[in-house]
Amino acid sequence: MPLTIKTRRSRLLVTVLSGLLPIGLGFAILCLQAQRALEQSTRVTAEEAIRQFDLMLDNTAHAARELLPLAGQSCEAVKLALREQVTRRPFVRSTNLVWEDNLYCSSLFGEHQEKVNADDYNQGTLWLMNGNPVTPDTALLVYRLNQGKQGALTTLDGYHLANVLRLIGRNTVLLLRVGPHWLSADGKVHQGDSPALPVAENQRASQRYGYWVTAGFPEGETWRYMRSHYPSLFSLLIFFGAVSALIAQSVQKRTSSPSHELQRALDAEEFVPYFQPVVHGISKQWSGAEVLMRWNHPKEGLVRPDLFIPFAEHSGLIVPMTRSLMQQTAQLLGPLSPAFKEPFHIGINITASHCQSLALVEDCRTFLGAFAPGSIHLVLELTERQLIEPTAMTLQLFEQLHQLGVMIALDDFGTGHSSLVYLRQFNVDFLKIDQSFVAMIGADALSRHILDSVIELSAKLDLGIVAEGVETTEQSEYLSAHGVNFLQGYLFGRPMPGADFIYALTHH
Ligand code: G
Ligand code: G
Ligand code: MN
Repeated sequence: MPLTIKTRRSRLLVTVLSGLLPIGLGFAILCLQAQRALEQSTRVTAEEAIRQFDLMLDNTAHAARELLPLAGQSCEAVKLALREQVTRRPFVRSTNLVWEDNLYCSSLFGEHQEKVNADDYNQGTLWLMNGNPVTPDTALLVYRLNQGKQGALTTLDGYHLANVLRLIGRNTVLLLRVGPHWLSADGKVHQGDSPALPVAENQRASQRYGYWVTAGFPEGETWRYMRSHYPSLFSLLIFFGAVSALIAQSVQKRTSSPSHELQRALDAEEFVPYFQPVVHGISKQWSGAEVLMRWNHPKEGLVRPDLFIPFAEHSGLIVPMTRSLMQQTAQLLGPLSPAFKEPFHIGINITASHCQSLALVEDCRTFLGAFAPGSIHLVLELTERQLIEPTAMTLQLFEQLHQLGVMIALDDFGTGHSSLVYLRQFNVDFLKIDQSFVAMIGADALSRHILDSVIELSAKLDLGIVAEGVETTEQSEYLSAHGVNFLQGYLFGRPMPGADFIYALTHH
């Protein structure tokens, strides 16, 4: 069926996609937004951690700077100075003096002997160690200041560092790394690779001391963030999706409606005239043609009018469609008309809705203007199955049509129920006997009797008769013998395209 080309499946697909598109797009935007928020959070966290660690290390650096000149003096002489720094400087846990890589004096033990290995210190200044003999398994950050044989070591308790990692990090995973060692928020020192933080990882080094911090989130954090922050936006997205799907549904319904499809076909000039010859009852000469509409559909091929005329009538498009058919017919046959010896009958099928305005008169006037004067008889075929109401308007219309010389044929005669009054009111010129009656020829006597009565009636009313659907010579001979003026049917010619018709007409 040409008028339901779009399948339900493809329509459903478009609807679903239209619904999913805003949801998918919105989801992607929220995803990006969440990622950006998380990146911002890890950046701020890392920056803040660096600020705090730098502040703490400033105290150890100060203490070391003050004590360095004392290195070399006897422990007994500097012991108090070492302890004073521990007391006065926040975060400083112990202070130590070194001479020639030998730790010889400590705020904790006083006189002491311990080898100092410069390689333990990252960039020679910082060493993150997992405890010492005094507090094993407790992180300790050692700051080393060196000058010639003199050296000062000040230490910072890992407790403070882990506290910063915990407090600043909160929702973020935050790590402190010094050389090959790293400290986690639980206060443990590890060696080697730190865990991967695939979401919004931010690594930054201190500008002043030899350490760096890493902030980030484990896998799945983006989704967790979105779920906790955007629940109302999710509902909104689903709402937009539903609205978009509904709009797509209704737009599709409209664009795939029969009238939309017919309008498209009309604009694309897909409605073309076919011509079926009408021959003279006695001479069998081609004396006219009925114009029959065909839809040259790009996918469905040639479509018969019964399949689309009802839609065209319903939508009102039948009027411009018929007008287009008349224009094409005039263009094709108009140039031949000076050669017509007798007025050529051109039958055009008209629906009742076309008779609702006087525009039809103008259409006919334009049509006739394309032909040599007097070279044709324009016959409007009105089907008996769909009678026109006799109103002031329609009576005036037919009056004007007759003045133009346009003739009226009652199509499919015998299948409807027009009264004699009707025939006279509209000044009908021809009756087109429906093919079902013609098919009765050769059948039983009763059927033939009905046909004979129709022919007789039209003769009495002084109407011309056209017999439709003549397929056999028997029918043809019977009808001419009974005085039927014109014959139409496959016996003489099938409906054919304009070019074929013109070729046949000019070579007859
Ligand atoms: O040619 P045939 O199969 O083709 O025509 C089928 C029906 O369509 C017939 O009843 C004929 O009257 C109708 N028809 C054909 N062309 C037109 C037209 O241009 N306008 C109208 N209203 N009916 C047409
Ligand atoms: O309703 P109307 O008379 O306008 O339509 C004519 C219809 O009859 C068209 O569909 C046309 O194709 C068809 N037709 C024309 N000649 C014959 C014929 O000899 N036999 C049959 N069966 N149909 C015909
Ligand atoms: Mn017809």
